[in-house]
Amino acid sequence: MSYETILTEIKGNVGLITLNRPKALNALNSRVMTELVAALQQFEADEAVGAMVITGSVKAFAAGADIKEMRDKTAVDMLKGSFVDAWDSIMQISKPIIAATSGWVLGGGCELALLCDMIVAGETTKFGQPEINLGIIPGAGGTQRLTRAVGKALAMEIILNDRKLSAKEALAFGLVNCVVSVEHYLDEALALAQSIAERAPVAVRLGKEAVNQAFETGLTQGAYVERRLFHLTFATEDRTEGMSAFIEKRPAQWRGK
Ligand code: DAK
Repeated sequence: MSYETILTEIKGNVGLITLNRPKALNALNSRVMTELVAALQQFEADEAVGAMVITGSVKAFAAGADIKEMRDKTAVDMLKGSFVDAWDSIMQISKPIIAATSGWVLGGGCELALLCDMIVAGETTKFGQPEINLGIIPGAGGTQRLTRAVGKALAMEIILNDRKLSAKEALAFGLVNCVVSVEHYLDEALALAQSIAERAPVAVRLGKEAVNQAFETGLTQGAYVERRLFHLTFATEDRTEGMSAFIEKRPAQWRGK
């Protein structure tokens, strides 16, 4: 499939998506969101792909939703828009998604990064939710995911007063997995994705689902879901193979079954 606003490529077992509207600092218009979801779903369906990486340019991962596209929208347009469906579709992807960020990660761009399972940040990354400057608030989960990640006090400052977060600060708050030089952040993200892609695919999928439950439920219910997903791993051939390989002192051969 060919796209206008993104580039896609498979590297090893990793599906790489590069947001490609450099003149607009990768502002997320409807076309970008539609193409991004299509590419993620394509990689989701491809058995050779075990994990995905979303990146942008060195100057900007994404400077937010496209303000020029949004300016003339009504409340009803926003309510009905397929724009919202796109964000929901990203949450349905079962394979791990890593954001490789650099430069501006703002508004919807920050929400997109937060929607990913992990973030590898280039050292110039600046996270922010500057919607307040436009007379709006975050609308794609920013108030919820950011608050869970950095706590109420800092989230309030970021959302109410356009406080930017440096890559180092983001690391200190556990928002990102690591901070890497601008030359190496994409390679680092790809290496992390490849390493995960080489592991037992069903267990990776169930592990992602279980961790995400921590944000959806209380501890007792979350632990219950984890237990059930754990039980499910015992129905896989990979579980038998993994344990046999350990005992026989050889590398496991994962089949995703
Ligand atoms: N939208 C459209 N164009 C943008 C843009 C954006 N968000 N950000 C940058 N651009 C464009 C600029 O207009 C400029 O285009 P030309 O004027 O050259 O045609 C070009 O990119 C370069 O930008 P600058 O000249 O401004 O570059 P600077 O280096 O001087 O400044 C900057 C970089 C990132 C600080 C600045 O561009 C900036 O402040 N950008 C706006 C950031 C922003 O406010 N972002 C939040 C947007 S609101 C929802 C889902 C998502 C959302 C809401 C709802 N639902 C599911 C319901 C999300 C909302 C948002 O993200």
